[in-house]
Amino acid sequence: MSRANTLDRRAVVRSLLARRGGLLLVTGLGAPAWDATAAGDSPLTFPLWGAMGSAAMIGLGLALAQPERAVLVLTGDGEMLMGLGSLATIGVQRPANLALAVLDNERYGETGMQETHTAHGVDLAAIAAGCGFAQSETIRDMAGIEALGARLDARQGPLFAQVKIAADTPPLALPPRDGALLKNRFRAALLGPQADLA
Ligand SMILES: Cc1ncc(C[n+]2csc(CCOP(=O)(O)OP(=O)(O)O)c2C)c(N)n1
Ligand SMILES: [Mg+2]
Repeated sequence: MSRANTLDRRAVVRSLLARRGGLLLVTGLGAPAWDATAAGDSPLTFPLWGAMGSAAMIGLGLALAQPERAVLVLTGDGEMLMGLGSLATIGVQRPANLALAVLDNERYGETGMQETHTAHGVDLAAIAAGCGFAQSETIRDMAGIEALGARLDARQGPLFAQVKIAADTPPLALPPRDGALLKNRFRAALLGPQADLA
């Protein structure tokens, strides 16, 4: 059975984004997006709102299109489990500028805290390592989070972190929900005012 996980998800995300600079952030649906918003909304954050299972693939496309920029995908264990095959594709493409951080509460939090496979021993970090990620680890304390935050900009990935967090439900902090607005502000912030907003 799983050990007691004590990391606070809001503190984890606040720490990871404290010095985000020009980091491009893709968030999976639900709570990871609320965590990122609670840490401070940014035009360089692209919350998916839905599309469960696709966060890692959106991050991969972004990383390949913008090889000079660090890209972080922040998502949940349930979301990651739904798109597990994407780890194999990332392992083959090996973009050095892509990092994945999975907030693993061992639950489908948003839909009522049903246990996911990680509550029963499925080791996402081992899967990522087996897929060929350059770095893969399980993090259980804030020292590990701070070390991860310091490496986000190093572009020595692809990097995978399975972050074992407590199964808490902090207050909602919703990002904008208009998809066109999210896309246009992301493109303008990334590509400059000359970006074609059509
Ligand atoms: C294709 C699809 N299936 C199911 C859902 C319903 N759903 C929304 S969030 C969620 C759970 C997400 O769990 P996780 O990624 O672990 O995030 P947590 O809330 O636990 O942080 C589910 C099942 C959905 N939105 N889309
Ligand atoms: Mg979860």
